[in-house]
Amino acid sequence: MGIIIAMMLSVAAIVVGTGLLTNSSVSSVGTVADAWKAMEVRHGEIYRTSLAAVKRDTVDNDSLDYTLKNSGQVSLADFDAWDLTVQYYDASGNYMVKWLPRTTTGLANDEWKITGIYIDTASAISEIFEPNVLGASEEMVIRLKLAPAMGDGTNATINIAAPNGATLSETFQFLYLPSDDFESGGLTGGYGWLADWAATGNASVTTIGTPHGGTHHLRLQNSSSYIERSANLAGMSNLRLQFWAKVDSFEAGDTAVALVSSNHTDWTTVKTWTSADSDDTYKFVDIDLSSYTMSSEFWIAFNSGMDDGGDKFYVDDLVIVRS
Ligand SMILES: [Ca+2]
Ligand SMILES: [Ca+2]
Ligand SMILES: [Ca+2]
Repeated sequence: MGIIIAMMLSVAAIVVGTGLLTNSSVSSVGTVADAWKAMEVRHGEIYRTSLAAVKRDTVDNDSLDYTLKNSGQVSLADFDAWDLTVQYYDASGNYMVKWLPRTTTGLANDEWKITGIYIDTASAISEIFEPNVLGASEEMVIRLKLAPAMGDGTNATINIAAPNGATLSETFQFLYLPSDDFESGGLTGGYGWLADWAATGNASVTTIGTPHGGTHHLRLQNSSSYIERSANLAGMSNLRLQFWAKVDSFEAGDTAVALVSSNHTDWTTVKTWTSADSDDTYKFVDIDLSSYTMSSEFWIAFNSGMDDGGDKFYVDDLVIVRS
């Protein structure tokens, strides 16, 4: 409505201006006519141009990938002239309003950049026609980074305006992707979880046994030591569970497993460690979660099947990331 009112006022101004210029030079009249024509073109573009929100993906605790679509009929470019503002709350509940400049190089705090233009982001088909132009029905992924970071579970509003008048405004909930480096020293650390780790048996965070990172890691010993944690991953896609794991003093028959579940009822074993892995050396584990239902309460767990306290299974630097 604001745009329409502004346009009507502009029309009124030009009509008045045209009247005043009746006796002026032909070139002045021509200039007004050109301005009028330019405005008509712009007017048409506003109505044939629109932006639509597609999805948003947390990259890490301070960065977000925002996917939008050119749902109009006019190609969009001139990205330096786009306006992007964000309203959000930080982890302390402070309300922030920021206009972010665009960068084409590295992404610093309080900046945004274009990470790709696609015919279809879901199938990762890159644009073919007019490179670096957001053509009709093409999708664009922009990454923005904020300092201070958005608070987990808070509502944020993103406003995007292209120079020809196309705008997009969306309010969404910002959710961290889960991570834990166990440096809290207990079962309550990390980001992006619905609750703390829940452990039974001999599962604990310890400094013993040389962690992969920092000074603490998770250790399971004996049989039936079990630890689980859940996160809200609803609507997210192409996620991977990544962590470092180490096996020490497993003999034949000793096992440890990693499990995932979309509902806390049906569990899938996604990785098993045996005595063949028992070299007391941290190894990177990368599990593709794309075949599992990303639910509002997605679970991961570790379970031990060793037979004494000298058999140790360690986990450190655990994250869920986007592919
Ligand atoms: Ca650690
Ligand atoms: Ca042993
Ligand atoms: Ca054993």
